[in-house]
Parts: sequence; C-alpha cells; structure tokens
Amino acid sequence: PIEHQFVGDEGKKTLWVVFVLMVIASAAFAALSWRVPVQRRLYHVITTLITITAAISYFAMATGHGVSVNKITIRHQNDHTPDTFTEVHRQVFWARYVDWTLTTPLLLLDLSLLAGLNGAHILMAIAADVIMILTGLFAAFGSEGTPQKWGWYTIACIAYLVVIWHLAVNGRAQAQAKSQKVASFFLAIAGFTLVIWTAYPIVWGIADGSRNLSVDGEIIAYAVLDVLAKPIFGIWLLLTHANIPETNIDL
Ligand code: RET
Repeated sequence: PIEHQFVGDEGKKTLWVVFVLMVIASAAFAALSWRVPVQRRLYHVITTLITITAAISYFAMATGHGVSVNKITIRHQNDHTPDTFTEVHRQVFWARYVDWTLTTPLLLLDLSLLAGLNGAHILMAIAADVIMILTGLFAAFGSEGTPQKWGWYTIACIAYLVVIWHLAVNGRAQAQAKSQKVASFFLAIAGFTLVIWTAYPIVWGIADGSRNLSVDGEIIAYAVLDVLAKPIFGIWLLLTHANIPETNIDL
C-alpha cells in the first residue's frame, strides 16, 4: 500500500499567512532603518535581508514550487505472514533549506556583531552553521529513508553544537568585555535564540525524520518557530540596539 503525506488546506493557509507576516516585517525593518544614519544601519540591513529571504521561501512553498515528493519504503515484519511493505510518499519542502542556508548565517552575524566576536570566530560559527543545514538537507533527501539519514542528522547535530559553543562561550566573553548592558542583552537574546533553534531538530526528527507528524503539523510547527526566530527576534534586536550605543558597529 501507498500512504500519501501531503499538504492540506490548513497548511496552505499557514504558508500564506507567514508569507504576509514576513513581507510586513521586511517593510517595517526597512522603515526603521531610514530613521538612523546609513552608518548605523548594519543590523537593520542584515535583519531585513533575513525576513525578505523568508518571504521568498514562503512564497515558493505556498505556491507549491519549493517542494518535492520523497518516497520511502517501510517494511513490516512478523512471524506469521510474509513481509509486507508500505510506501510513504511525503512532501518535503526543500525551499526551507535554501532559506536556512542564507538566513541562519545572517542571524548568527547579527548575534556575533552584537557580542563583538572577532572575524575568525564569526567565520567558524558560520561555517559550522552551513554544514549543519547542508547535512540536514542530505538527511532529508540524500538517503531516501534509509538508516543513514540518522547518520547525516548526527553530523548536523554535532555542527550545531559547534555553533552553540562559539556563541555561548566566545560570544558571551566578548559581550562581557563590551559593557554590562550589552552582556545582559546578549545573554537574553542569545538564550532566546538557543531555545528556538533547538526546537528545529526536534520538529525535524518527529516530522521528516520519523514521519510521525503530518505535513500540515510540520508546516504549523515551523511557522511558529520561523516567526519567533526572524520577525520577533528582529524587532527585539533593532529596538534594543537603538537604546544601547555600545552595540554600534563602525564599518
Ligand atoms: C536540522 C536537521 C538536522 C539537525 C539539525 C537541524 C537544525 C536546524 C536549525 C535550524 C534553524 C533555523 C532557523 C530558521 C530561521 O528562522 C537541519 C533541522 C541540528 C537549528 C533559525
């Protein structure tokens, strides 16, 4: 038998809603940037690019373009009857990985600049982040449901630990060296980021990984996370940045 796991009305509606939210956020961040001199717009530019990229990705998913069907075969074994197989055909939204490849480095850049991380540490954190997303892509597509997918998943999780290490240890130390105000803001927004980001591999494991969550359930879970990780993160960063002069970047 073949089991189809496809997007439904609820999922489609959610994709359109998040697309609109990302467009509104992009416009709001651009408008905020015009209130400060161009030399002070680096965080605004980075943060606006993040929501513009998400808007494009959500548009691709909502129109049904950023998606492909992934087939896996599940074998049911027991002692009494011959083996039976179920083919699971599930939609996998590859547009997410394109989005994440571009936006997670930009989010890390926001946090790194806030902390005052040096260039070598920024580059290492971003390299580990890109490895995390691309090995996550291999986990989703490269291995068609074989156990090897969990091997790719493990590599992605190790890369994620490297990202956390750079931000939590090096980022925190640098932020502390800047000022007490920067240090406590960094602790708050990086802690928020850590909680939200850690939910992604959990959702992936339940949805794409073990296929225990419907495609619509997956869309809704990622929608909530994406809104928190991009527009909410962005508005918090830009408004707080305006009130802490030590967070200014001279480039
Ligand atoms: C995957 C699966 C493989 C294991 C790990 C993952 C982590 C993904 C993360 C994504 C963050 C996305 C954000 C999007 C923008 O809003 C690729 C799901 C560790 C951390 C913040």
